[in-house]
Amino acid sequence: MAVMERRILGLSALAIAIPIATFAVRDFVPPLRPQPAVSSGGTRYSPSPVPFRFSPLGGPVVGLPLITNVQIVDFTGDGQNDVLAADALGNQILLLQRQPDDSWRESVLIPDVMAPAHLTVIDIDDDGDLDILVAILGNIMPDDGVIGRVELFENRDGEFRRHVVLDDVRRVADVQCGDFDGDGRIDLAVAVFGYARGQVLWLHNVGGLEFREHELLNAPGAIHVPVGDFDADGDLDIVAIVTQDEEELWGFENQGDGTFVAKRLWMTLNLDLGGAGLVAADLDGDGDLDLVLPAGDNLEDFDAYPQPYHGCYWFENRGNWDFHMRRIGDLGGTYAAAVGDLDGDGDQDVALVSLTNDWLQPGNASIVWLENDGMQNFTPWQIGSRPLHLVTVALGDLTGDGRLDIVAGSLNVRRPHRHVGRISAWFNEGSDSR
Ligand SMILES: [Ca+2]
Ligand SMILES: [Ca+2]
Ligand SMILES: [Ca+2]
Ligand SMILES: [Ca+2]
Repeated sequence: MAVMERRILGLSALAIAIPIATFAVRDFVPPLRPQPAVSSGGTRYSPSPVPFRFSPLGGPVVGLPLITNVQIVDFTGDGQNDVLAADALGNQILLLQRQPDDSWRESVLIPDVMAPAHLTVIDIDDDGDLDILVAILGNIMPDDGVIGRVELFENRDGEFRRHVVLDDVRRVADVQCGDFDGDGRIDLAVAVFGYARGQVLWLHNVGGLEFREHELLNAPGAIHVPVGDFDADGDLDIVAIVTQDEEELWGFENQGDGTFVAKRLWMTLNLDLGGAGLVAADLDGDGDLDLVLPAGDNLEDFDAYPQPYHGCYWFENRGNWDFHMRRIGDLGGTYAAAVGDLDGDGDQDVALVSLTNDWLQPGNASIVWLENDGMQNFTPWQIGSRPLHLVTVALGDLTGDGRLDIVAGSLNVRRPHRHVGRISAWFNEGSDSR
């Protein structure tokens, strides 16, 4: 998930008052196609040819839920996928398990985490059970205080023991894992989003669940830090989307021993782009890791409207840290993306969710998918128009039928407060089964 707001700059305020003039000067990212014929600029599409059945998951909607992250993983190890969610209203981590009658039972896995932003599930101590790393903002609202943390919850027979892995930092938006220096211990990559100040860090695991901190970049606004071998040389690298003062994509090339060379891979002069996350996936199936960027975070605007440059950007890995950008999807207020083969035809498709797609216009899409024709030409299809305010999405098979289902979470931080959601699922009822 991304962090809620950028700095409220003079230019952003101007953009609210005179969006057309501002756009003409500042937009350097060409739109994919002319905007749909909705005066507000909201986006909607034809119904998905793959049928999806909507269902809320877990507990009821009470108040205005703030779900910041959802993941689909077999956490309990019974061969059936569960859902994990970060709840910044209850300040807790939730586990949702499918029951024999197909209902979903929700329980609090971990209480007392202050504004969790992101979860990472991994067996970090290699003892055969899954542990949880939590990126902790401390406050989802603008705050430059040293209130961020990374906490590790070590699984001890189903009880979780808390270890503070990193504190004395500003708001933390993401933590990811990899053995960067090849010593057999799992290290961490950390996005310290901050506010006016922030960082990208890596934390060296020195044993005994102790970590030593190294800075990779000093800039505010890092949202996600995916880990992968992006240059295919056998070691794990780190990439980061940085979207506060700038809108930039960074790579940190591992030299093989845990020393990194920083590279700015891409930037745009459109400082309102609103990069909202970053997903590493081999979208074109050619064996290397590409990057997918959902863009449309405009929470800094008091009255947020969809913009023609919102949507989904694909960075095709062409080797040697050359990433070729192409806009592949148009969705106002796009906040998160997930990659998977939703129609079971063997190629990778993309699911997108929206935080602000002009909700005053009923029927605007809150969730869509981009169908890949196998040649990376993408056709958008609408899955649903409610609930509104979706900021996180995950794909996985929830029912064991081999089809990819979808889970998303709602962050109800602004009006309109109707069609209020919490944790939602769309069950894939397509006829194609792999
Ligand atoms: Ca473990
Ligand atoms: Ca590498
Ligand atoms: Ca690729
Ligand atoms: Ca497909």
